[in-house]
Amino acid sequence: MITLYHAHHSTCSQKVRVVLAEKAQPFDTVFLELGKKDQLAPDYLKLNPNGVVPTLVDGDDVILESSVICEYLDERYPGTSLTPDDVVARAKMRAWMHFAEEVPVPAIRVPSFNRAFLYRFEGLDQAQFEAEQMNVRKVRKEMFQRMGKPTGFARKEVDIALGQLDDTCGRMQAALEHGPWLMGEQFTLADVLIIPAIDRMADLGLSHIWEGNHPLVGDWYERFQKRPSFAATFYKGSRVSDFLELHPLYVD
Ligand SMILES: N[C@@H](CCC(=O)N[C@@H](CS)C(=O)NCC(=O)O)C(=O)O
Repeated sequence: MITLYHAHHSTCSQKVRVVLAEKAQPFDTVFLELGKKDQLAPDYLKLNPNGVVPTLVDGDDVILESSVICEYLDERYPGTSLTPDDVVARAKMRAWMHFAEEVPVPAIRVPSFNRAFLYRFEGLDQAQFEAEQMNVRKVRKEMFQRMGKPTGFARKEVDIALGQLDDTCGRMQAALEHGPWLMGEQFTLADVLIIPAIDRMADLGLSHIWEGNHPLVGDWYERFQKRPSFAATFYKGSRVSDFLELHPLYVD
């Protein structure tokens, strides 16, 4: 049996939930509370030394990294394939997957923290922020260093992130001219890896980024919302605005 260690609102977990739903693959679930630092608990670090979610345990095997988990599930389990048969198309899909990891996934963390997650640092002074939040991270230390302080990312960082999200939507718009999906006719892991960032943009009130110049992204998002895997992934309580008060984007 598969066990997924994940968090309701974690964008990286959401990718994996989409794949499991697309494959109609049952799984056991262990939820972690990231605000309480469950992901840094010693027992969890034995499973995932990166101190992040998701982690997939399949029998005796532990699989890390959300995009790797998505490919693993698609290869390992039956059901609709989310990977093109053609080797060139497969390479192009993987380029989308890398792009998602390089650009929109890190970019969306910046407005997510400023608008929603700063409550985690409430009452912390600079020294506590560094000792209890920044320095305890495993793979996320660099992001906390860029934030630098418990009051959130500076305007310059927010603007860089918004520019990256706009670029992402531009790239998607160009691909979707040959849609309906990013790779054309077939719904693939390229779509799966991008959806959490797009849904989070909507959640944080950033959909204007595609509404003006990249309308095909809005059409793609609507199309995605009609898939049963969307409802299985983005259920009530999995969006930050479901359980957190949203704050202004800019903190300075
Ligand atoms: N590259 C990793 C990144 C995972 C990741 O950053 N997960 C976030 C949630 S989306 C997390 O666990 N954050 C907890 C923390 O930063 O301490 C993956 O794709 O699995």
